[in-house]
Amino acid sequence: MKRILGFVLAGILLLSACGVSDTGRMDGEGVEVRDYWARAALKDGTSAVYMLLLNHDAEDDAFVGVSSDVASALELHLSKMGDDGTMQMIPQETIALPGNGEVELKPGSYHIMMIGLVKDLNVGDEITLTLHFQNHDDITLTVPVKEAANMGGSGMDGHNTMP
Ligand SMILES: [Cu+2]
Repeated sequence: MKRILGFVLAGILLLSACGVSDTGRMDGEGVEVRDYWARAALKDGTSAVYMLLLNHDAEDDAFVGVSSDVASALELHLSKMGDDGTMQMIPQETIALPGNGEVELKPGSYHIMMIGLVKDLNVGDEITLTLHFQNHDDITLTVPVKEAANMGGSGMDGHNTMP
């Protein structure tokens, strides 16, 4: 039920975006991004961005990269528990986004790594990111900064950032 409501809301958002789109897509098609947030962190450190990506098209797609002026480098990572019991982050060329499927970027799993922050990211701040896809147009997001502790995945993808 919650999901159905989400689609209705997404439809309304898409409708309002139609004025600036010349792709002629129907409502409910394309890639949708939900629940995006960035973890609070300090200037010169690293932080992570999390989100839910939904591909409403039948065709497979891939999330291939991110641009932003908030950090000197942005990478796609996968956090995984290593054989030695420590959390490891493995850079990903792309993150698969199957047709009519979704992929969740979340603490302890896929995430966008922001390396070399140009400023402090305080709770309540907003940053601008542009997502790039293999088969869909770029999506630019205004991402709120939140406290990682609220998510139960505290620091998992940035344990090396604090002194
Ligand atoms: Cu990472």
